[in-house]
Amino acid sequence: MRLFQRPIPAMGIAPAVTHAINTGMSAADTPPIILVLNGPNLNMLGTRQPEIYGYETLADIDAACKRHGANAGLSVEFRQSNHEGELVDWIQQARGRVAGLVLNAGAYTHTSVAIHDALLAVEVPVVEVHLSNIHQREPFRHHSYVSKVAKGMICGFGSHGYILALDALSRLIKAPPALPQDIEEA
Ligand code: DHK
Repeated sequence: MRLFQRPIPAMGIAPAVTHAINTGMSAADTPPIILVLNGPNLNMLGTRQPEIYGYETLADIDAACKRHGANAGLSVEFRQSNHEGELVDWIQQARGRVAGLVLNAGAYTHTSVAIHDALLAVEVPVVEVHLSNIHQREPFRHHSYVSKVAKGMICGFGSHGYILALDALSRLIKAPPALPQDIEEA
């Protein structure tokens, strides 16, 4: 049963609690959903410049994320698109539905104001991931529109970055950092 007609905003409330209220289920019996989104060309992992992106396929990373998520009590949804608008649609649909977002926006990381704006609009904690260390690569990869709105960014650890991102979100969801006004002066 739904407690509210409209999704409540996530600000100041643990995402797992918001998710539980919005879905009408108790936080105890629904694993929080983590949406893992992948942008353009990541469907070619395994064959695309393996010296940079590794030999694992996106299906391998999907399976590893779902396995790791299940062990951590998270339900992982894993998607990829080569289309900016489709990624924006998926980000918008995450509002009030998912507890966290792992995003490797591929080349859109460096170009997409639309993805930046969608991330701002949904108020879902985001961890940005890149397989490669973008700061050791061409200058055009050094700027990220995602970093500006992400909780944090992981790059340079290959596919393990996705696992690190799930762990970071899991910790955030289960024990959100105290708000500054909750911390008493000593
Ligand atoms: C993936 C891409 O497709 C590039 O466009 C980014 C990122 C880096 C990665 O390392 O995962 O520049």
